[in-house]
Amino acid sequence: MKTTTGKVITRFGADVMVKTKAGETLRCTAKRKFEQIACGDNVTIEYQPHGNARVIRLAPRHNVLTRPDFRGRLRNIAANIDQVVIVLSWRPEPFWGLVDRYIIAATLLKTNVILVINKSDLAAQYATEKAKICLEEYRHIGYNIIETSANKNTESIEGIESTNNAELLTLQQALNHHTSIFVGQSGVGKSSLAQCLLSEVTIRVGDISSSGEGQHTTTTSNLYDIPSGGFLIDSPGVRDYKLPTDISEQALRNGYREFTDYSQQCRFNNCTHQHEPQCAVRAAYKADTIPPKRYQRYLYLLSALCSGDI
Ligand SMILES: Nc1nc2c(ncn2[C@@H]2O[C@H](COP(=O)(O)OP(=O)(O)OP(=O)(O)O)[C@@H](O)[C@H]2O)c(=O)[nH]1
Ligand SMILES: [Mg+2]
Ligand SMILES: [Zn+2]
Repeated sequence: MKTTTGKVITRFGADVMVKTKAGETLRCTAKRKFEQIACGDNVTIEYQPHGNARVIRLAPRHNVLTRPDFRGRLRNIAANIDQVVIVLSWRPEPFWGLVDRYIIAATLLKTNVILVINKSDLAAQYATEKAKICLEEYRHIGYNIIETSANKNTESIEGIESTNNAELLTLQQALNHHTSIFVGQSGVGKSSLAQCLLSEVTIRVGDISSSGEGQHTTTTSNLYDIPSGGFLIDSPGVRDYKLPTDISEQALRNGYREFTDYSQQCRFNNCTHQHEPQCAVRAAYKADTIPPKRYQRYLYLLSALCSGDI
């Protein structure tokens, strides 16, 4: 039977949508052993004389972003990504613990991280001083932060260029030739931004409630081609993002890049930077040379890890 290769662009229960290397989009059936296939996976499919083609092989992945479901079982969100774009907004207000956990997960996956703060048109009305300070901490430690508004511009990439929307152009350039995933709270505008950047598709966006919460409009991850090269995955928004409970303390610390220069000077090389004597990270915190809010959240996460609810 004829076979071909392709990339999984989305899942519907047991079925997956595959874009073949020839460019056709096919609904394919995946057997139970391929239950964990995710958006972004590369697969081989076999055409059938009747009905849907079948997935017959899953290519090795270089990484996969997971999330525990409500029972604590790990679910794959997307595979083979090289950039995690954490999308935040001024309304709903950012949840910084979630940002830190996504950074820890992305560091484990060895991907680049970008922070997008969307709804800049609402900043004057909703941005609190505390939120601005928290965001500055990430800038201070070297994260690329792009401020956008998806509201002003629902045109295509050509449209963005012609209106000279510098923010969206910056984001577009950062996405080119990468496989990026938009992650973050529901209602921050992930799908709206994806729609601004991708002219040839129509992406559903939802309202936020009167309290500012998102409505979980996007229900499965979807992978889109970027016209100038690369892929963008729009993922369903979350209320919270938990890390796998078996994550190591070291993996947790690796998500705090601002510790690196100091941790080499700690007296103990397995220092947890909590209460050990001669801890250079804690000294840096006391001297205000590492961002205090991030450090406090690190301590909180470390205790959460010890109690198994991270
Ligand atoms: N004012 C303003 N509203 C925006 C902006 N971007 C998105 N919105 C609105 O925010 C709401 C939620 O947008 P979505 O794009 O559906 O958000 P999402 O992050 O994809 O949400 P989920 O799919 O639930 O995760 C919609 O009403 C959008 O019109 C923006 O830059 N400014
Ligand atoms: Mg969405
Ligand atoms: Zn230390």
